[in-house]
Amino acid sequence: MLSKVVIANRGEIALRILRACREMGIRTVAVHSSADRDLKHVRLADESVCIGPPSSVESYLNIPAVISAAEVTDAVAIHPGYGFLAENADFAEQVEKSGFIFIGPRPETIRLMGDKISAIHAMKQAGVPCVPGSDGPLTEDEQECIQLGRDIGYPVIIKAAGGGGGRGMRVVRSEAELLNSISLTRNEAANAFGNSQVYMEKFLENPRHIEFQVLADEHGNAVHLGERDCSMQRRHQKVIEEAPAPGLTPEMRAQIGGRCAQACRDIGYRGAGTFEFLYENGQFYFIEMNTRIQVEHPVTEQITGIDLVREQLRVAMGEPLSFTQDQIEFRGHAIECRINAEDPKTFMPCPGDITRYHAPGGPGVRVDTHIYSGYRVPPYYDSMVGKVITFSDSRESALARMSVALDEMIVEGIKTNIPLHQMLLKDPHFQRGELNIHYLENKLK
Ligand code: MV4
Repeated sequence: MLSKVVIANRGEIALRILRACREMGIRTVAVHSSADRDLKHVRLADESVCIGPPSSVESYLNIPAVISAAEVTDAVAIHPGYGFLAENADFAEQVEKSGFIFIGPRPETIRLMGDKISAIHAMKQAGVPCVPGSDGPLTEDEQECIQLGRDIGYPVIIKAAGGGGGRGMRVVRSEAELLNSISLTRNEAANAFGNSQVYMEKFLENPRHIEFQVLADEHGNAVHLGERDCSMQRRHQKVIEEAPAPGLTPEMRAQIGGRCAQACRDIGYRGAGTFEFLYENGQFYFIEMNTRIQVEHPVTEQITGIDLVREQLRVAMGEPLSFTQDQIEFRGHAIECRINAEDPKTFMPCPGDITRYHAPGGPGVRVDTHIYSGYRVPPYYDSMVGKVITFSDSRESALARMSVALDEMIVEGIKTNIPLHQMLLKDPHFQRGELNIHYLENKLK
C-alpha cells in the first residue's frame, strides 16, 4: 500500500491525481510554486510544500526541490503527471536512487523512448508497424543518404532523434534539397537537444494522428485500451480528442492494440503509456511513444470504464492490473474539448481573474478542471485550464452533448477558446469524422 504520494504537477492533472489517491486512501502532498498557492488541489491535499518561485525551471522542473519535498514529508512515491518532469529519465532515476517510487516506467524505458531512433528500433523488433525509413541514424556518407532518399521516395522527412512532439523536423520534397536539409536539422538538433543524430522517414501528406493507450504491470501483464483520434490540432497542440477513432474497425483495433501490448511485454514496460501512430489509407505507422499519463486520458476512461490513474497507482505498488484484455470492453463514444485561457481568434494566452464560473453537467458530461469562481489563472504556465468530456452511445450524440455542455458553461473574466470549439462542433467535415492533422490549420486559413 502506498501511504503517501507527492503530486509533482499543477492544474487539472494534479487535481485528477489527488482525487485518485483520496479514493484509494493514499495521503497526498501537493508541491507547488509560490504562484500556485490557490490551486484547488493544494487546498485539498493533506500537506503542501512550496518548492520555489513562479518560474517552472525553479519550481516544477527543480529536481532537488521536488525530491526534498518528498523527503521532508516522509512520502513514499512521486507522481509526475504530464509535462514538466514526467518524461525526464534523469528525474525518474534520481527519484528511485533517493528511495522513492517513481509512478511511471523504469528510467531506462523513459530513456529508450526519449531517443526516437532507439524507440523505433525497439518497436520494429516487437512487430509494431513503423514508417518506411532509415534503419537507424543517417551517416555522414552523402551518397548513402541520397540513395536512401531515392529508395524511400520523395517527399521524405528528416527528424532529430532527440526531438518529438513536433520539434526538430524538416520536410524534404526533392533530392536537390536533401543534403542541406539534413545538415540544417543536424545543427538545430545539436543545439536544441545536445544530440545531432537524425533519421529519415517517408513523409505522409495527410495522415490522421491516432494513438493507442496501454497499461502494464510488473508481473508481465500488458493490455491495450483502444485508441484515440487526436487529429484536431494546431501547432502540435491538440484541441479536441475522441475515442474510438471514427471508422476504425474492431479487427484493426485488436490487431494494432495487440501489437502495442506485446511490445510492452517485450520491453518490460511498466505503467501507463501511449503509442503514437500516423494513420493513412487504412495503414498504421508508429512514430513515437509517450511514457506518461496524457491530457486526453479521460476519453479512454469513459469508453472503457477503467480509471487509468488508479491503475498507475496500483502498478506502482507492485499490484497486478485489475483486469485482463478480454475483460476490457469498448462502449460508446467520448469527446474531449480542451479549454484554454486564450483568445479564440489569435490564440494568445489570456491569464487573469475568473470572476464567474459555472460548470456544465448532466448525463454523459465530465469536467476535469481546477478552476473556480475567484481563481486567478497565472501567466507562467500552460494556458489549458480544463477539459470538458462528453460521452454517449454514439459519436453523433456525444457531439450533441458537447454543444449543449459548452453552451451551458460560463467562464467570465478571462477569454477562452470555447467559441472555437463551438465553431468546430458545427463543422460538417468534423461532424462526419473526416479530418486529418492539417484540418484545423487549413480551416483557420
Ligand atoms: C510525421 C508526419 C508525416 N510523416 N512523420 C509531428 C509531431 C511528431 N510527433 C511527428 N510529427 C509528424 N511526423 C512522417 N513520416 C507529420 C507529422 C505531423 C504531425 C503529427 C501528429 C500530429 C500533428 C502533426 C502536425 C504536423 C506534422
